[in-house]
Amino acid sequence: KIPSTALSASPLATQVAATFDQLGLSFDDRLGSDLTVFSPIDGSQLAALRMDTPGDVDAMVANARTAFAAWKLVPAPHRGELVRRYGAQVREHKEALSLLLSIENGKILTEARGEVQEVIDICEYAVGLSRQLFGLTIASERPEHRLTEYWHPMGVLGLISAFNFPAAVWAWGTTVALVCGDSAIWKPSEKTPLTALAFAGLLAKAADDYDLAPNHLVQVAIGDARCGTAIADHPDVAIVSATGSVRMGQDVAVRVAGRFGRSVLELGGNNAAIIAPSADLDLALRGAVFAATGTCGQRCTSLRRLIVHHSIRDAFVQRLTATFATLRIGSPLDDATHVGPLIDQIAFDGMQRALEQARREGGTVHGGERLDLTGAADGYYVRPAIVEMPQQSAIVCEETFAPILYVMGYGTLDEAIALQNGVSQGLSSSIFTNDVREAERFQSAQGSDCGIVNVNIGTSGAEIGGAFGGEKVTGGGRVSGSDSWKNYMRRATATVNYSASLPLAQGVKFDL
Ligand code: UN1
Repeated sequence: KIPSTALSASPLATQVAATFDQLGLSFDDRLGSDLTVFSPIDGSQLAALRMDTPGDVDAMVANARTAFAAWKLVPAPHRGELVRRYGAQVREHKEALSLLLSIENGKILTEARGEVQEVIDICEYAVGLSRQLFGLTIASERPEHRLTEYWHPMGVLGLISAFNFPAAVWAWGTTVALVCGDSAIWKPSEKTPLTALAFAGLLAKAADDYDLAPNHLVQVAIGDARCGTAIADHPDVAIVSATGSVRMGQDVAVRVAGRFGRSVLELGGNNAAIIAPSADLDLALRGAVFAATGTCGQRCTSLRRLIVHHSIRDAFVQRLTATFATLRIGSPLDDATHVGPLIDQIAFDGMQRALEQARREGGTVHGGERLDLTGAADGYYVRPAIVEMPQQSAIVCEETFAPILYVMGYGTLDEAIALQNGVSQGLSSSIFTNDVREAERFQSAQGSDCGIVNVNIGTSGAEIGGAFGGEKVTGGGRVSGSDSWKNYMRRATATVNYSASLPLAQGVKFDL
């Protein structure tokens, strides 16, 4: 058998082909010349693919509508059975999937394994949920009447995801939507289509083997922004879930709102940690370093701003810079590596531009330079940067998707909270303190205005059990656990009169 990527000679391309073989999948039917896929590890070519067009998306939506009509009639626990089988497949192939993810996205293997684990975990969560799609029974104001809320399948889910979590974010939405009775179309990032084809391919195979699953239950659109627009505009896509930049989210939100569709948005973050004088500084240091440099600063939840009490600021920054200097930067496939490459040159250029602007705004930059690694001339490896800022200037208020940590000082907790909340994004936040009053205030209505509020933990690495998302320009959507499943269903409020008379609500009299 000729491996799918025979045309590309790089060792990583060969590994990708071997991984697809191991998964029993192939992307031969996707080969083409529209989209070249590179590994950020060394810039080598992994594959060249054909892209779907907006017309292809229309055809997918039509298929997804048909699939939905059948799937919504399958009892929810039986829908859960499909997700259970899929989760078992992902668990069985965890190592191969992690390797593929690491090769295509560049995150270090332990984080790639963590992401695949998130997929496994959300599958198990969704299976349990398939028996817990509860509605309420509400006390009626009328005698012998009953008010009940039903949750019904909603329709077609269109899911647009980013390169940085190329599997987990899709799985959060899709597995939960599937148990809710929806069908799904996925437009992954053009930077990580192979990971998408692998994860969706295993799901498609599980669906093929499951007699209750209709054809086209889950489809993948490999394409550029035009495919995303086609999904956002299509009147038959009931729910559009989008993760990515604020600019993309704004476009999607307006399009979806214009046709009264439902959107679920998880957009930019500009996450801060407050380091209080009472904090366990060893813990704070470890928490800050992982949150700021994990996934090479390319998580939505990455720590971008550190707000440190004046009394400990200099000492803490010294420890931080010393620790940053010891980070091992290199191939994500090497177990000793802490920080892998940036996704591409565009990300690198954006990082350098941000550092220049920070300097102009009075910042002192430590690190941030490109590292030349043997055998990886076309990989963009950088030393994560710490930037001491005199105040929260314009560049600090922006999300730069790279490992840059801005450090600022504060005097009172009110000041720190004002800085933390003083940006347009509202995804994740944290405080390191051993003062229970500070910790409680930070979580209260006077505290952080973010969707994620952590105490003595960094800003990243949320568990799947909670609702994930944030406020303000982060978009307001919530995905993953808690009651996020309600996004994928529609609510029907039913009133039943089991009396022999017809009392009207609000005591209205209408005698005939
Ligand atoms: C994202 O970066 O879009 O909380 C998702 C975290 C991960 C998910 C991040 N569980 O960092």
